[in-house]
Amino acid sequence: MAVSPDDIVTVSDAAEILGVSVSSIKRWVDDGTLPAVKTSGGHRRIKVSDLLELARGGISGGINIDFFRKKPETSGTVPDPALVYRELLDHARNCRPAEITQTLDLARMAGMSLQTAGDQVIFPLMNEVGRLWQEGKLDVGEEHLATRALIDAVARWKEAVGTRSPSGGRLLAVGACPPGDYFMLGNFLVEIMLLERGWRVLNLGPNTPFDSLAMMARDQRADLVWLTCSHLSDEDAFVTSLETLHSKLRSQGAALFLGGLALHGNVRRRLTYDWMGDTLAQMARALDDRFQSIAIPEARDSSRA
Ligand code: B12
Repeated sequence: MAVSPDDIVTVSDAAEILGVSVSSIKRWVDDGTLPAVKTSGGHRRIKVSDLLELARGGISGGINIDFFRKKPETSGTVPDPALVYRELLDHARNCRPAEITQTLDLARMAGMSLQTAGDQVIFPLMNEVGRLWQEGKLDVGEEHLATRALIDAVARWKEAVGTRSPSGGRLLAVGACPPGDYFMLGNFLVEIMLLERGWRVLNLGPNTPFDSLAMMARDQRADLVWLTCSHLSDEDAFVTSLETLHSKLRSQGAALFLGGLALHGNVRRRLTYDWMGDTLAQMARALDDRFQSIAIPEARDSSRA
């Protein structure tokens, strides 16, 4: 896959791209001429778009096009999800929300797919954060900061996908969390996974009445409705209203996909739906099976849950 302006590179690759010395790059970073981020190990990382910008400004001698020809991938290999998880957990435990966002930004720019980040990094991380909170090892304020920092990073992920997904995709998905459910992350991740796969998405988000969801799906002619369920405030009411929602959607020709932490145990057997799963990777496969999904994510990462 070609190097894109959103990719990040090391100092030595940056030097090669601009045809200058490594020390010039370091100097430009240090005096603010060239924007860069630092990894937790203190290494400078530079966005390709910033290098292109600098070259356009005439500071360097231009762009070394051979770099892009001979290196189909940027220098960084796709980061290991387990390492990213450990780094994020360390930031969460030590109350460093800005670093949480930055670490996830770096993982995205280095080619990690949204599915991997969601299923193999963010989900286990928040699971562990919840466990530490339950054991009194993390304050609820720290849990909230970690959640907010992840939401910021996921919002940036959405921005990045927006610039590369085909506009006006054919299929439309409408998503939400059930009434009384105020969780944000899982629902947001599904939205971006769908955008990455070329879907158009209307995400109504937390605490959405099923009547509004059905109406939106009908008026917008949705192909798919998904629900992320993390908290069921009234299990019986949920089961009954889900049945009504499913029958409305069926008559409108939209499929109902379910997922989320709350759909475990006995409640699972009482639900009506077209498909249910636990992970983004499973959902991606179900989308492929049912809709022959179109666009393939740009990320270089191919690990699957
Ligand atoms: C952060 C958090 C909160 C935050 C939420 C902040 C926010 N705005 O999002 C706050 C503090 C508000 C909160 C509140 C509560 N929480 Co809470 N919370 C958590 C915590 C720590 C992390 C949740 C999270 O964000 N996970 C990360 C996301 C990415 O995971 P996810 O949503 O499950 O999504 C993944 C998959 O499910 C899948 N997926 C998501 N959607 C879909 C859709 C489809 C179709 C498919 C196939 C897959 C899929 O993809 C994602 C990536 O793998 C969990 C602990 C844990 N074990 O997870 C408890 C947890 C979810 N909370 C719990 C509880 C009990 C509560 C409260 C009821 C507590 C209370 N007594 O008030 C309230 C309920 C609030 C409400 N009415 O909504 C319980 C839920 C138990 C259950 N449902 O069975 C948990 C599990 C903690 C526990 N062990 O008891 N919580």
